[in-house]
Amino acid sequence: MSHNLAIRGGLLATATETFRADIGIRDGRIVTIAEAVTDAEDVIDATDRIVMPGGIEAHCHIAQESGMGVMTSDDYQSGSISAAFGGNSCFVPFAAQKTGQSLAETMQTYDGRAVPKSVLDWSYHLILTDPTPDVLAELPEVFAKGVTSFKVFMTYATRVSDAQFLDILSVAGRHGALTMVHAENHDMLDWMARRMVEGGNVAPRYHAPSRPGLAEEEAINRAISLARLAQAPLFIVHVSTQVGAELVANARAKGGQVWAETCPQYLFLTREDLDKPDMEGAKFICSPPLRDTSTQAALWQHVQAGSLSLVSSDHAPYRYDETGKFNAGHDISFRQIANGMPGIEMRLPLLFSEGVTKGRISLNQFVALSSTNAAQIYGMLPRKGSLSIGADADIAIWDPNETWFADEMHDAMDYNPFAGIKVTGRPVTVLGRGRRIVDKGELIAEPGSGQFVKRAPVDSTGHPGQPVPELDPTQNFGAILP
Ligand code: DUC
Ligand code: ZN
Ligand code: ZN
Repeated sequence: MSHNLAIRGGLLATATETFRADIGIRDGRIVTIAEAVTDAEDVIDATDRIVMPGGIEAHCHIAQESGMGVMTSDDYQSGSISAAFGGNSCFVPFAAQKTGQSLAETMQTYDGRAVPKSVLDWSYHLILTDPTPDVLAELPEVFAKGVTSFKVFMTYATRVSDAQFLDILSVAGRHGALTMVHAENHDMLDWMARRMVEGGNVAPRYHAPSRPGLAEEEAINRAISLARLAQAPLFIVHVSTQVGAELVANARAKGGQVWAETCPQYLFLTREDLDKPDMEGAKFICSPPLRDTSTQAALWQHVQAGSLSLVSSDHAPYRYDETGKFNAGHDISFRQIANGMPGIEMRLPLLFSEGVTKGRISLNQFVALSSTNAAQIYGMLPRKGSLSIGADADIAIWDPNETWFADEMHDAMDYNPFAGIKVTGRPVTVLGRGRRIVDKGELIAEPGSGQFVKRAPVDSTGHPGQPVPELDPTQNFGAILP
Protein backbone atom coordinates (compact mmCIF):
# COMPACT_ATOMS: atom_id res chain seq x y z
CA MET A 1 0.00 0.00 0.00
CA SER A 2 1.56 3.27 -0.97
CA HIS A 3 -0.82 5.45 1.09
CA ASN A 4 -1.63 5.43 4.79
CA LEU A 5 -4.96 7.10 4.17
CA ALA A 6 -7.19 8.02 1.22
CA ILE A 7 -10.07 10.46 1.15
CA ARG A 8 -12.35 9.20 -1.58
CA GLY A 9 -15.27 10.62 -3.54
CA GLY A 10 -15.30 14.16 -2.17
CA LEU A 11 -15.62 17.57 -3.76
CA LEU A 12 -12.30 19.33 -3.21
CA ALA A 13 -12.30 23.08 -2.63
CA THR A 14 -9.22 25.28 -2.50
CA ALA A 15 -8.93 29.07 -2.43
CA THR A 16 -9.14 29.09 -6.22
CA GLU A 17 -10.73 25.87 -7.51
CA THR A 18 -13.46 23.32 -6.88
CA PHE A 19 -13.08 19.85 -8.41
CA ARG A 20 -13.73 16.17 -7.80
CA ALA A 21 -10.71 14.07 -6.84
CA ASP A 22 -9.38 11.62 -4.29
CA ILE A 23 -6.53 12.51 -1.95
CA GLY A 24 -3.76 10.09 -0.96
CA ILE A 25 -1.83 10.73 2.25
CA ARG A 26 1.49 9.26 3.31
CA ASP A 27 3.48 10.08 6.45
CA GLY A 28 1.19 13.00 7.26
CA ARG A 29 1.45 14.68 3.88
CA ILE A 30 -0.65 14.87 0.75
CA VAL A 31 1.24 12.84 -1.84
CA THR A 32 -1.46 12.12 -4.41
CA ILE A 33 -4.39 14.05 -5.83
CA ALA A 34 -5.94 11.87 -8.51
CA GLU A 35 -9.18 10.70 -10.06
CA ALA A 36 -8.96 7.58 -7.90
CA VAL A 37 -6.69 6.56 -5.02
CA THR A 38 -7.25 2.86 -4.45
CA ASP A 39 -4.15 1.70 -2.59
CA ALA A 40 -4.54 2.94 0.97
CA GLU A 41 -4.50 1.18 4.34
CA ASP A 42 -7.39 3.32 5.55
CA VAL A 43 -10.16 5.13 3.66
CA ILE A 44 -12.47 8.02 4.49
CA ASP A 45 -15.58 8.04 2.32
CA ALA A 46 -16.22 11.69 1.45
CA THR A 47 -19.22 11.14 -0.83
CA ASP A 48 -21.54 14.19 -0.58
CA ARG A 49 -18.88 15.98 1.45
CA ILE A 50 -16.68 18.99 0.74
CA VAL A 51 -12.97 18.44 1.35
CA MET A 52 -10.93 21.55 2.04
CA PRO A 53 -7.82 22.77 3.82
CA GLY A 54 -8.39 22.73 7.57
CA GLY A 55 -9.20 26.11 9.03
CA ILE A 56 -6.39 28.21 10.47
CA GLU A 57 -7.54 30.25 13.44
CA ALA A 58 -5.15 33.18 13.41
CA HIS A 59 -6.55 35.31 16.23
CA CYS A 60 -7.36 33.62 19.54
CA HIS A 61 -6.38 33.97 23.18
CA ILE A 62 -5.53 30.66 24.81
CA ALA A 63 -4.05 30.19 28.29
CA GLN A 64 -3.38 33.92 28.31
CA GLU A 65 -3.85 36.44 31.10
CA SER A 66 -5.78 39.55 30.09
CA GLY A 67 -4.41 43.04 30.70
CA MET A 68 -6.40 42.94 33.99
CA GLY A 69 -4.70 39.63 34.91
CA VAL A 70 -7.70 37.35 34.25
CA MET A 71 -6.74 33.94 32.82
CA THR A 72 -8.75 32.72 29.83
CA SER A 73 -10.99 29.76 30.60
CA ASP A 74 -9.51 27.80 27.71
CA ASP A 75 -6.09 26.27 27.92
CA TYR A 76 -4.32 24.64 24.97
CA GLN A 77 -6.29 21.43 25.51
CA SER A 78 -9.86 22.75 25.59
CA GLY A 79 -9.01 25.60 23.20
CA SER A 80 -7.48 23.38 20.55
CA ILE A 81 -10.21 20.75 20.91
CA SER A 82 -12.93 23.36 20.52
CA ALA A 83 -11.11 24.81 17.50
CA ALA A 84 -10.90 21.34 15.95
CA PHE A 85 -14.63 20.70 16.40
CA GLY A 86 -15.07 24.03 14.61
CA GLY A 87 -13.19 22.83 11.52
CA ASN A 88 -9.68 24.07 12.33
CA SER A 89 -6.50 22.03 11.99
CA CYS A 90 -4.02 24.74 13.07
CA PHE A 91 -4.14 27.84 15.24
CA VAL A 92 -1.98 30.79 16.18
CA PRO A 93 -2.75 32.06 19.69
CA PHE A 94 -0.90 34.93 21.32
CA ALA A 95 2.08 34.68 23.64
CA ALA A 96 1.89 37.82 25.75
CA GLN A 97 5.02 39.35 27.21
CA LYS A 98 4.65 40.55 30.79
CA THR A 99 6.25 43.83 31.80
CA GLY A 100 9.92 43.23 32.52
CA GLN A 101 9.89 39.76 30.97
CA SER A 102 12.31 38.81 28.21
CA LEU A 103 10.92 37.38 25.01
CA ALA A 104 12.78 34.11 25.64
CA GLU A 105 11.01 33.80 29.00
CA THR A 106 7.68 34.63 27.37
CA MET A 107 8.09 31.92 24.75
CA GLN A 108 9.18 29.41 27.40
CA THR A 109 6.08 30.14 29.46
CA TYR A 110 3.79 29.54 26.50
CA ASP A 111 5.68 26.44 25.36
CA GLY A 112 4.98 25.05 28.84
CA ARG A 113 1.27 25.71 28.26
CA ALA A 114 1.05 24.48 24.66
CA VAL A 115 3.42 21.53 24.19
CA PRO A 116 1.76 19.00 26.54
CA LYS A 117 -1.79 19.97 25.66
CA SER A 118 -2.45 21.07 22.10
CA VAL A 119 -4.23 18.68 19.73
CA LEU A 120 -3.63 21.15 16.90
CA ASP A 121 -0.42 22.30 15.31
CA TRP A 122 0.20 25.82 16.51
CA SER A 123 2.38 28.88 16.36
CA TYR A 124 2.35 32.09 18.39
CA HIS A 125 2.00 35.75 17.68
CA LEU A 126 4.07 37.49 20.32
CA ILE A 127 2.40 40.41 22.14
CA LEU A 128 4.93 43.12 22.91
CA THR A 129 3.97 45.09 26.00
CA ASP A 130 7.35 46.33 27.16
CA PRO A 131 9.47 47.16 24.11
CA THR A 132 12.69 48.18 25.86
CA PRO A 133 15.90 48.38 23.78
CA ASP A 134 16.88 44.93 25.15
CA VAL A 135 13.57 43.47 24.04
CA LEU A 136 13.88 45.02 20.57
CA ALA A 137 17.35 43.51 20.32
CA GLU A 138 15.83 40.11 21.15
CA LEU A 139 13.26 40.27 18.35
CA PRO A 140 15.48 38.88 15.55
CA GLU A 141 16.11 35.76 17.67
CA VAL A 142 12.37 35.24 17.99
CA PHE A 143 11.91 35.64 14.23
CA ALA A 144 14.67 33.08 13.64
CA LYS A 145 12.69 30.61 15.77
CA GLY A 146 9.83 30.95 13.29
CA VAL A 147 7.64 33.37 15.24
CA THR A 148 7.38 35.98 12.51
CA SER A 149 4.45 38.08 13.70
CA PHE A 150 3.68 40.02 16.82
CA LYS A 151 1.08 42.39 18.13
CA VAL A 152 1.13 45.80 19.75
CA PHE A 153 -1.65 47.81 21.35
CA MET A 154 -2.50 51.46 20.73
CA THR A 155 -4.70 51.39 23.83
CA TYR A 156 -4.66 49.92 27.37
CA ALA A 157 -1.89 50.32 29.94
CA THR A 158 0.23 48.12 27.71
CA ARG A 159 -0.02 50.49 24.72
CA VAL A 160 3.01 51.66 22.81
CA SER A 161 3.73 55.28 21.97
CA ASP A 162 3.94 56.28 18.30
CA ALA A 163 7.74 56.51 18.68
CA GLN A 164 7.92 52.98 20.10
CA PHE A 165 5.56 51.78 17.38
CA LEU A 166 7.89 53.22 14.72
CA ASP A 167 10.93 51.52 16.30
CA ILE A 168 9.11 48.19 16.45
CA LEU A 169 7.83 48.45 12.87
CA SER A 170 11.30 49.33 11.68
CA VAL A 171 13.00 46.31 13.34
CA ALA A 172 10.21 44.04 12.15
CA GLY A 173 10.29 45.39 8.60
CA ARG A 174 14.04 44.81 8.33
CA HIS A 175 13.65 41.18 9.43
CA GLY A 176 10.58 40.31 7.40
CA ALA A 177 8.26 40.14 10.40
CA LEU A 178 4.67 41.30 10.44
CA THR A 179 3.48 43.79 13.04
CA MET A 180 -0.12 43.35 14.12
CA VAL A 181 -1.97 46.15 15.83
CA HIS A 182 -5.02 46.67 18.02
CA ALA A 183 -5.96 50.09 16.67
CA GLU A 184 -8.08 52.30 18.94
CA ASN A 185 -7.12 55.78 20.15
CA HIS A 186 -6.44 55.34 23.87
CA ASP A 187 -7.13 58.89 25.00
CA MET A 188 -10.43 59.08 23.11
CA LEU A 189 -11.56 55.85 24.78
CA ASP A 190 -10.39 56.88 28.22
CA TRP A 191 -11.99 60.31 27.95
CA MET A 192 -15.32 58.84 26.84
CA ALA A 193 -15.29 56.06 29.45
CA ARG A 194 -14.57 58.52 32.26
CA ARG A 195 -17.45 60.73 31.12
CA MET A 196 -19.75 57.69 30.98
CA VAL A 197 -18.88 56.60 34.49
CA GLU A 198 -18.98 60.16 35.91
CA GLY A 199 -22.52 60.43 34.51
CA GLY A 200 -23.50 57.19 36.27
CA ASN A 201 -23.67 55.20 33.02
CA VAL A 202 -22.01 52.05 34.22
CA ALA A 203 -24.16 49.20 32.80
CA PRO A 204 -22.63 46.89 30.18
CA ARG A 205 -24.46 48.66 27.32
CA TYR A 206 -22.36 51.79 27.86
CA HIS A 207 -19.29 49.86 26.81
CA ALA A 208 -20.31 50.46 23.18
CA PRO A 209 -20.66 54.27 23.20
CA SER A 210 -17.59 54.53 25.43
CA ARG A 211 -15.50 53.21 22.52
CA PRO A 212 -16.61 55.27 19.50
CA GLY A 213 -15.94 54.03 15.99
CA LEU A 214 -14.06 57.29 15.50
CA ALA A 215 -11.38 56.06 17.92
CA GLU A 216 -10.78 53.02 15.71
CA GLU A 217 -10.80 55.07 12.52
CA GLU A 218 -8.26 57.54 13.87
CA ALA A 219 -5.96 54.80 15.10
CA ILE A 220 -6.14 52.73 11.90
CA ASN A 221 -5.28 55.82 9.87
CA ARG A 222 -2.35 56.55 12.17
CA ALA A 223 -1.12 52.97 12.20
CA ILE A 224 -1.12 52.83 8.39
CA SER A 225 0.79 56.13 8.26
CA LEU A 226 3.37 54.94 10.79
CA ALA A 227 3.88 51.68 8.87
CA ARG A 228 4.35 53.67 5.65
CA LEU A 229 7.01 55.82 7.25
CA ALA A 230 8.76 52.78 8.70
CA GLN A 231 8.36 50.97 5.35
CA ALA A 232 7.06 47.91 7.15
CA PRO A 233 4.15 45.53 6.64
CA LEU A 234 1.17 45.88 8.95
CA PHE A 235 -1.79 43.73 9.95
CA ILE A 236 -4.81 45.37 11.58
CA VAL A 237 -6.70 43.00 13.85
CA HIS A 238 -10.45 42.97 14.51
CA VAL A 239 -11.59 45.82 12.22
CA SER A 240 -15.08 46.78 13.38
CA THR A 241 -15.95 49.94 11.43
CA GLN A 242 -16.83 50.81 7.85
CA VAL A 243 -14.32 53.68 7.71
CA GLY A 244 -11.62 51.46 9.21
CA ALA A 245 -12.17 48.89 6.47
CA GLU A 246 -12.18 51.64 3.83
CA LEU A 247 -8.84 52.97 5.08
CA VAL A 248 -7.41 49.47 4.68
CA ALA A 249 -8.93 49.09 1.21
CA ASN A 250 -7.53 52.47 0.09
CA ALA A 251 -4.06 51.70 1.38
CA ARG A 252 -4.08 48.29 -0.32
CA ALA A 253 -5.34 49.80 -3.59
CA LYS A 254 -2.29 52.11 -3.53
CA GLY A 255 0.13 49.22 -3.01
CA GLY A 256 0.31 49.46 0.77
CA GLN A 257 1.66 46.48 2.69
CA VAL A 258 -1.46 46.35 4.80
CA TRP A 259 -3.68 43.40 5.68
CA ALA A 260 -6.65 43.23 7.99
CA GLU A 261 -9.34 40.98 9.42
CA THR A 262 -12.77 41.27 10.90
CA CYS A 263 -14.47 38.83 13.28
CA PRO A 264 -17.82 37.00 13.45
CA GLN A 265 -19.04 39.19 16.30
CA TYR A 266 -18.90 42.26 14.03
CA LEU A 267 -20.74 40.40 11.26
CA PHE A 268 -23.42 38.65 13.34
CA LEU A 269 -23.98 40.58 16.60
CA THR A 270 -24.83 44.20 17.36
CA ARG A 271 -24.54 46.58 20.29
CA GLU A 272 -28.21 45.79 21.08
CA ASP A 273 -26.84 42.51 22.51
CA LEU A 274 -25.11 44.56 25.21
CA ASP A 275 -28.50 45.77 26.38
CA LYS A 276 -29.72 42.46 27.80
CA PRO A 277 -31.38 42.45 31.26
CA ASP A 278 -29.41 42.38 34.51
CA MET A 279 -25.71 41.93 33.72
CA GLU A 280 -26.24 39.57 30.73
CA GLY A 281 -24.84 42.26 28.46
CA ALA A 282 -21.45 41.52 30.04
CA LYS A 283 -21.29 38.41 27.85
CA PHE A 284 -21.06 40.69 24.83
CA ILE A 285 -18.34 43.02 26.08
CA CYS A 286 -15.46 42.80 23.66
CA SER A 287 -13.14 45.38 22.17
CA PRO A 288 -13.61 47.02 19.79
CA PRO A 289 -17.28 46.90 20.78
CA LEU A 290 -20.18 45.50 18.79
CA ARG A 291 -21.58 48.02 16.31
CA ASP A 292 -24.80 48.11 14.24
CA THR A 293 -26.46 46.42 11.25
CA SER A 294 -25.29 48.98 8.69
CA THR A 295 -21.70 48.37 9.82
CA GLN A 296 -22.27 44.63 9.47
CA ALA A 297 -23.36 45.16 5.85
CA ALA A 298 -20.31 47.33 5.10
CA LEU A 299 -17.93 44.78 6.64
CA TRP A 300 -19.50 42.00 4.55
CA GLN A 301 -18.79 44.09 1.44
CA HIS A 302 -15.13 44.36 2.40
CA VAL A 303 -14.99 40.63 3.11
CA GLN A 304 -16.47 39.98 -0.32
CA ALA A 305 -14.14 42.46 -2.06
CA GLY A 306 -11.07 40.99 -0.35
CA SER A 307 -9.94 44.14 1.43
CA LEU A 308 -10.46 42.20 4.66
CA SER A 309 -8.32 39.09 4.17
CA LEU A 310 -9.42 37.02 7.16
CA VAL A 311 -12.41 36.40 9.36
CA SER A 312 -10.84 35.41 12.70
CA SER A 313 -12.64 34.59 15.91
CA ASP A 314 -10.76 36.76 18.43
CA HIS A 315 -11.72 33.97 20.84
CA ALA A 316 -11.11 35.59 24.25
CA PRO A 317 -12.98 33.29 26.63
CA TYR A 318 -13.90 34.67 30.05
CA ARG A 319 -16.69 32.81 31.83
CA TYR A 320 -19.83 34.55 33.07
CA ASP A 321 -18.67 34.16 36.69
CA GLU A 322 -16.02 35.29 39.17
CA THR A 323 -13.24 33.51 37.30
CA GLY A 324 -13.94 35.59 34.21
CA LYS A 325 -16.28 38.48 33.49
CA PHE A 326 -16.81 39.25 37.20
CA ASN A 327 -13.25 38.80 38.38
CA ALA A 328 -13.44 42.31 39.85
CA GLY A 329 -16.80 41.62 41.54
CA HIS A 330 -20.44 41.90 40.56
CA ASP A 331 -21.16 45.48 41.52
CA ILE A 332 -18.86 46.94 38.90
CA SER A 333 -18.90 49.27 35.89
CA PHE A 334 -18.47 48.07 32.31
CA ARG A 335 -14.83 49.23 32.56
CA GLN A 336 -14.02 46.47 35.07
CA ILE A 337 -15.64 43.59 33.18
CA ALA A 338 -13.20 41.22 31.44
CA ASN A 339 -13.08 42.06 27.80
CA GLY A 340 -13.70 39.39 25.18
CA MET A 341 -16.01 36.60 24.08
CA PRO A 342 -15.64 33.03 22.84
CA GLY A 343 -16.11 32.00 19.22
CA ILE A 344 -13.36 29.63 18.13
CA GLU A 345 -15.80 26.78 17.39
CA MET A 346 -18.43 28.94 15.70
CA ARG A 347 -16.24 31.04 13.39
CA LEU A 348 -16.29 28.64 10.46
CA PRO A 349 -19.83 27.25 10.76
CA LEU A 350 -21.17 30.83 10.90
CA LEU A 351 -19.04 31.95 7.97
CA PHE A 352 -20.00 28.90 5.94
CA SER A 353 -23.70 29.16 6.72
CA GLU A 354 -24.15 32.90 6.39
CA GLY A 355 -21.47 33.22 3.73
CA VAL A 356 -21.47 30.20 1.42
CA THR A 357 -24.94 28.74 2.03
CA LYS A 358 -26.59 32.15 1.73
CA GLY A 359 -24.58 33.06 -1.36
CA ARG A 360 -22.65 36.00 0.06
CA ILE A 361 -19.26 34.43 -0.71
CA SER A 362 -18.11 31.57 -2.90
CA LEU A 363 -16.81 28.31 -1.48
CA ASN A 364 -13.35 29.34 -2.68
CA GLN A 365 -13.59 32.68 -0.87
CA PHE A 366 -14.56 30.72 2.23
CA VAL A 367 -11.38 28.64 1.97
CA ALA A 368 -9.30 31.76 1.43
CA LEU A 369 -10.86 33.62 4.37
CA SER A 370 -10.76 30.68 6.74
CA SER A 371 -7.41 29.12 5.91
CA THR A 372 -5.31 29.94 2.87
CA ASN A 373 -5.00 33.69 3.42
CA ALA A 374 -3.87 33.10 7.00
CA ALA A 375 -1.26 30.62 5.79
CA GLN A 376 -0.07 33.15 3.20
CA ILE A 377 0.00 36.19 5.48
CA TYR A 378 1.59 34.36 8.42
CA GLY A 379 4.25 32.43 6.50
CA MET A 380 2.83 28.89 6.50
CA LEU A 381 1.92 28.40 2.82
CA PRO A 382 2.08 25.86 1.16
CA ARG A 383 2.67 23.60 4.16
CA LYS A 384 -0.62 24.71 5.73
CA GLY A 385 -3.78 26.11 4.13
CA SER A 386 -3.35 24.19 0.89
CA LEU A 387 -4.49 21.00 -0.82
CA SER A 388 -1.34 20.38 -2.84
CA ILE A 389 1.30 17.72 -3.23
CA GLY A 390 3.72 17.90 -0.31
CA ALA A 391 1.42 19.95 1.94
CA ASP A 392 0.65 18.72 5.45
CA ALA A 393 -2.54 16.68 5.32
CA ASP A 394 -4.43 19.30 7.35
CA ILE A 395 -7.88 18.74 5.96
CA ALA A 396 -11.46 19.50 6.99
CA ILE A 397 -14.29 17.42 5.59
CA TRP A 398 -17.65 19.19 5.71
CA ASP A 399 -21.24 18.10 5.35
CA PRO A 400 -22.59 21.17 3.51
CA ASN A 401 -26.23 20.28 4.17
CA GLU A 402 -26.49 19.50 7.88
CA THR A 403 -28.62 22.09 9.63
CA TRP A 404 -28.04 22.44 13.35
CA PHE A 405 -28.28 24.79 16.30
CA ALA A 406 -24.84 25.64 17.50
CA ASP A 407 -25.55 25.64 21.21
CA GLU A 408 -23.18 23.12 22.81
CA MET A 409 -19.50 23.93 22.40
CA HIS A 410 -16.38 22.00 23.41
CA ASP A 411 -14.65 24.96 25.01
CA ALA A 412 -14.40 25.61 28.75
CA MET A 413 -16.99 28.34 28.66
CA ASP A 414 -20.36 28.61 30.36
CA TYR A 415 -22.01 30.61 27.56
CA ASN A 416 -22.00 30.90 23.79
CA PRO A 417 -22.77 34.35 22.38
CA PHE A 418 -23.96 32.74 19.14
CA ALA A 419 -26.31 30.23 20.83
CA GLY A 420 -29.66 29.87 19.13
CA ILE A 421 -28.39 30.73 15.66
CA LYS A 422 -29.39 28.05 13.14
CA VAL A 423 -26.55 27.14 10.80
CA THR A 424 -26.28 24.98 7.72
CA GLY A 425 -23.01 23.17 7.05
CA ARG A 426 -20.87 21.36 9.59
CA PRO A 427 -17.29 20.06 9.79
CA VAL A 428 -17.49 16.28 10.21
CA THR A 429 -13.85 15.18 10.18
CA VAL A 430 -10.70 17.20 10.75
CA LEU A 431 -7.25 15.83 10.02
CA GLY A 432 -3.96 17.27 11.19
CA ARG A 433 -0.89 15.91 9.41
CA GLY A 434 -3.02 12.98 8.32
CA ARG A 435 -4.16 11.96 11.81
CA ARG A 436 -7.84 12.22 12.71
CA ILE A 437 -8.25 14.98 15.28
CA VAL A 438 -12.04 14.85 15.39
CA ASP A 439 -14.27 12.45 13.51
CA LYS A 440 -18.08 12.37 13.41
CA GLY A 441 -18.52 14.17 16.70
CA GLU A 442 -15.74 12.28 18.54
CA LEU A 443 -12.39 13.57 19.70
CA ILE A 444 -9.70 11.20 18.44
CA ALA A 445 -6.38 13.01 18.91
CA GLU A 446 -4.42 12.93 22.15
CA PRO A 447 -3.48 16.12 23.99
CA GLY A 448 0.10 16.99 23.10
CA SER A 449 -0.11 15.49 19.62
CA GLY A 450 0.05 18.94 17.97
CA GLN A 451 3.39 20.37 16.90
CA PHE A 452 4.86 23.86 16.83
CA VAL A 453 4.94 25.30 13.29
CA LYS A 454 8.02 27.27 12.33
CA ARG A 455 6.82 30.11 10.12
CA ALA A 456 8.56 31.93 7.26
CA PRO A 457 9.02 35.70 6.97
CA VAL A 458 6.15 37.73 5.54
CA ASP A 459 5.95 37.69 1.74
CA SER A 460 4.97 41.17 0.52
CA THR A 461 5.41 40.36 -3.17
CA GLY A 462 2.73 42.26 -5.08
CA HIS A 463 2.45 44.84 -2.32
CA PRO A 464 5.25 47.28 -3.21
CA GLY A 465 4.43 49.77 -0.45
CA GLN A 466 3.43 53.42 -0.63
CA PRO A 467 6.43 55.67 -1.24
CA VAL A 468 7.13 58.49 1.21
CA PRO A 469 8.98 61.32 -0.63
CA GLU A 470 11.09 62.28 2.39
CA LEU A 471 12.63 58.80 2.40
CA ASP A 472 13.72 59.10 -1.23
CA PRO A 473 17.40 60.19 -1.47
CA THR A 474 16.61 62.20 -4.63
CA GLN A 475 14.11 64.23 -2.65
CA ASN A 476 15.70 64.43 0.80
CA PHE A 477 19.09 65.88 -0.15
CA GLY A 478 20.65 62.40 0.13
CA ALA A 479 20.04 62.17 3.85
CA ILE A 480 21.55 59.10 5.54
CA LEU A 481 18.87 57.34 7.60
CA PRO A 482 20.18 54.44 9.69
N1 DUC B 1 -8.31 42.77 21.96
C1 DUC B 1 -8.26 41.55 21.48
O1 DUC B 1 -7.66 41.32 20.44
N2 DUC B 1 -8.85 40.58 22.15
C2 DUC B 1 -9.52 40.75 23.38
C3 DUC B 1 -9.61 42.12 23.87
C4 DUC B 1 -8.92 43.13 23.05
O2 DUC B 1 -8.92 44.29 23.38
ZN1 ZN C 1 -7.31 43.65 20.46
ZN1 ZN D 1 -7.83 39.39 20.43
